[in-house]
Amino acid sequence: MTGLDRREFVRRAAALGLSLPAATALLAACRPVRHDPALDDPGRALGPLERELAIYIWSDYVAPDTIPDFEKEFGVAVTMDFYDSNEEMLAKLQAGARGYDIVVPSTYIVEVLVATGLALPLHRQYLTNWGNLSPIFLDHAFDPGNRYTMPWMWGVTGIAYRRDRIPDPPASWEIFLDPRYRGKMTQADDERDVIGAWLRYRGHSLNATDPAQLEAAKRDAIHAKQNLKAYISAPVKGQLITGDVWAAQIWNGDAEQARMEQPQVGFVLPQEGSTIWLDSLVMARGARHPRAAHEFMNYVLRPPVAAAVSTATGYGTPNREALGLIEHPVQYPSGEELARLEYQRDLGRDTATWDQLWTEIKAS
Ligand code: N2P
Repeated sequence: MTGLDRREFVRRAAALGLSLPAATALLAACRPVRHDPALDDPGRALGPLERELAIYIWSDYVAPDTIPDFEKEFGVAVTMDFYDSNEEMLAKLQAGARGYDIVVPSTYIVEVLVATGLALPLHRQYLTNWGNLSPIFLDHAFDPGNRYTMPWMWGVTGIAYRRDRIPDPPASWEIFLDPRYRGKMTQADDERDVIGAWLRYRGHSLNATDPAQLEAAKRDAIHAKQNLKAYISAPVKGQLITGDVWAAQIWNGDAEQARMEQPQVGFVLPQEGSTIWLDSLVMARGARHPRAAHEFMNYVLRPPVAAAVSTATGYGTPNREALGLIEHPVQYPSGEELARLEYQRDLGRDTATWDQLWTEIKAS
């Protein structure tokens, strides 16, 4: 494997809480890939533009024209695969899936991809539109200096609800404990968001690793589960629109997409606080079209392209120059709101504890 030697890889994988068999499988999966050493060295030139590009991204995360316009202008054929959680994407890469040029992880998953050599450094000389990005979204602890990540979209996790069914905006995560709405509510199919919400509910950090705090979060999650129709993320939009679901833990942009079709859909940020996340474009190990990946990143850094994505998805753009082009731009949270929001960090060895809790919650 290029970049990391075997011993270093296993050390980092263990620090992330991967079992030895999982780390060994991952290592084996990494080995057979043909790998151009220029990809590991951000100073080296990339080859000519390839004719294809493979993107693995969250569902509903581009505007209708984003991809067709890029294909037309650059003569590149784009293939897209979709996921609805970071863990789904990470599991696929860790199982050895190769050939994706771009993946779109949130903060804490960037840390895992970098530590295990699954992220390749960006060749900044090809990202001439980089200066359009707002400094608020650059140089975060999950990737100091943005060596691997180009900020894509940011947002928050909150509660989407039907205003015609739940007259008072649900101010607290407590709504999911309310038996009046049994069977009409959902939480995200996302271990970090579900356990994180119940941690915040009791006043703890959503990056907590304290066993007693996690145990209490598990109890609350299991209690709420009696009232839930399902754990479901982006696909809950359809059910909010039809009225089959009245309250859903979901991300602000997906709630906004539902509201565009059904004006009775509202969205609130619970008083106890929640996740603010930042998703980034990352070049994945095994990328076969590195030049096309960079051209795509530079293309979406154009203000009109970034503005169209933000308008279509309802998510905030980190592109400062795009904000003026958007009719109702998603404003960065106020100081008061920010005080209740946390970015997710990698939990290291405690990831395994969280995974186990999530398994127990789902099986309960
Ligand atoms: C878009 C998914 C939002 C990403 N459908 C949550 N990090």
